Amino acid sequence: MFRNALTRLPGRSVIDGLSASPCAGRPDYHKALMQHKAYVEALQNCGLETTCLQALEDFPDSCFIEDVAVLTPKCAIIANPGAPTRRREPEYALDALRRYYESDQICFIKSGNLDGGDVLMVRNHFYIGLSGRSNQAGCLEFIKYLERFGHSGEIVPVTEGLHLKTGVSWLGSNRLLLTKAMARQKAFAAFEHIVVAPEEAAAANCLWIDGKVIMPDGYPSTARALQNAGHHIIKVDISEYEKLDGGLSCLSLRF
Ligand code: CIR
Repeated sequence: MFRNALTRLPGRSVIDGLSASPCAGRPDYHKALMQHKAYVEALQNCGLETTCLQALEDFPDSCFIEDVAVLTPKCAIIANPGAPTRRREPEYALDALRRYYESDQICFIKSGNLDGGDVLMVRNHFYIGLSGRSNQAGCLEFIKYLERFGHSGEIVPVTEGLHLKTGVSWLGSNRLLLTKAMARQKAFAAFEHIVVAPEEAAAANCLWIDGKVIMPDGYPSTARALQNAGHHIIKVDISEYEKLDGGLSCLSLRF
């Protein structure tokens, strides 16, 4: 399904990234770099061709490159991040994206805000989180672009966590890994659910890549549940990114 992944190295400024829970402490830059390397290797072990963009010191959160765009086989929709300090990040990914997409396949969210972390792709259909970062105008403009390219989308309210995908991941076929709050959403009612334990809520953000599941290290009951459901799991330690509310998916764009 995916062939490529785009990542961005964290800069030294990563220690100043946004965090809703500052008591988690600041990330350690060197540890963050090592964890990033292991993360890229995990993507490669899933068969993806990876391109790692250089660090952007002026943008402490720019390693969370998922938020700057949504990539589909047909188009690249460039996001308009909701956090003021992140608003210019998308322009720095454009050159890399132009290597894969023609100009008429690239659209820009302009009338509102949208973060890529609020978009869950399930084949040709997209669930879009209405969150503290993505507003109604951004979501509606996003759906307009999706429909232009033969995709469809629907809005899902995000009642807890930073983004929609903070609380839900697609595991292929008809299966989702999600938090209790997400499991209550009508939009997800027709799926088979694997619900993470409340103390392992951060494990709801995983990456399903052609049959393998990359998951964050340190969540044993979720790991067991995934294995019992027949998934091959690859664990990656992302502790330094978790301090900034980042999950596994945030660190790459897959396409
Ligand atoms: C932020 O608050 O924007 C970053 N510290 C974390 C972004 C995480 N991105 C994601 O979930 N897609």
